[in-house]
Amino acid sequence: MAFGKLYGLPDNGRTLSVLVAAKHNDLDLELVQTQPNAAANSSAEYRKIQPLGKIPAFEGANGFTLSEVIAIAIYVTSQNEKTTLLGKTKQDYASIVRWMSFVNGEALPRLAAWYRPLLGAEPYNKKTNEEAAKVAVATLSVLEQHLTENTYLVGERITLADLFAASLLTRAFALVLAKEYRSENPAITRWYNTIVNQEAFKAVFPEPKFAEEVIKYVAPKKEEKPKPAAAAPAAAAEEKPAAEAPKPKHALEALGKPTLILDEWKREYSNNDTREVAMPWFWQNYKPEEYSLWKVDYKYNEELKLTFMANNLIGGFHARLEASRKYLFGCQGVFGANYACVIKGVFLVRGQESAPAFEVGPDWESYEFTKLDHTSEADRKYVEDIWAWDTPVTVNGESLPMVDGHVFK
Ligand SMILES: N[C@@H](CCC(=O)N[C@@H](CS)C(=O)NCC(=O)O)C(=O)O
Repeated sequence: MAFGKLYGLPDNGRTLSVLVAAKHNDLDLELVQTQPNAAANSSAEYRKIQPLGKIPAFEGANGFTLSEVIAIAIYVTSQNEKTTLLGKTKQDYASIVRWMSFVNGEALPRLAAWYRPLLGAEPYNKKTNEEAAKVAVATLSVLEQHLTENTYLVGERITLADLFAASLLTRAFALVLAKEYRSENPAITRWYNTIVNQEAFKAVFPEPKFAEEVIKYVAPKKEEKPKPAAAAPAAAAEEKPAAEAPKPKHALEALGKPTLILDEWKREYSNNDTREVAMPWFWQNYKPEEYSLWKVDYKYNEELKLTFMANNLIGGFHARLEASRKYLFGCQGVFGANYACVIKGVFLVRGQESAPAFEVGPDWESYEFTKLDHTSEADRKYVEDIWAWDTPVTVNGESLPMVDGHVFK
């Protein structure tokens, strides 16, 4: 039986630090995949363990719970009475906590202030970001200096401080501590390489990434403004019938009122268990002559990096579909892991074509639309799996778990 549950994500540095410490001491932890999104982790049960809804959080098999990564990492490590990771002396132990605190409270927030805006996770301003980069590098210089004079952070052998600090720096090395930084900072680079190559580290995080260049900020595509209509030649203007019928506001308005009211389905979906109640209701009430079902998959999955960025992309796509809210319902999810994820989804669409509903979103052409057949058992299962958010997708023979997603309703 596992020693306890760890709530977090395997490629989240703070979560990783606990997994590596547990692995080093042969302690079995069950990872419960939990997004680093305080707003989403709002259940009373989770808040009892992590009052701010953040990750990681720990729940022991014996009922003991703990938040705050430093405390969790020390608690997990100290389960092995003979562990060497906590040092030999009281001074060693205090120094280990010192470096853990430094990386968690000083270095990581400054690094995140550098790379999160570049990822689009926070507002980007070129000047502010250049300043953030300088501050982050200056903070890391404390480590560079220390590691120029010492092989490890504390004492002559690897301790929890090393495993912990390297874990928290994985994202920075993958995104911003690029080749140039690494050649100018040989001590921290040498140390990081040593730590990520430790057996316990490799077992949990086999492929640490090293950025060639600092990732570049890519401004989100702006919605194209409608071009001002060219002044119609007088003759053409005169040819226009005097009282032209007003154009329907949305192309799909012309289809009239359906008997299956989309809002009714949206309420069923929102208020009931998807598999037990909502889906049976849906198939009973589905009107194939009024609606169609579509697979909506992102075309450029190989360009996706972090899963939360992919999820932001879905959020943006859905926001831009606002004008078609009356005609659409669907779920899209991110499946896989950082640097290996795909966006897939299923939509219910008014009418038999996908374009009239989706072309209101300027980025709709980044998605591939494939009509599903509601009479096919496989297609019905696919709709249910995607809308129930509980089943991995298979891509090139590989099963990719769902990480996050958005419901458009
Ligand atoms: N003080 C906490 C900080 C934990 C933390 O900030 N976790 C991040 C992920 S690394 C998170 O969950 N962020 C979500 C949010 O702030 O909404 C600790 O040291 O464990």
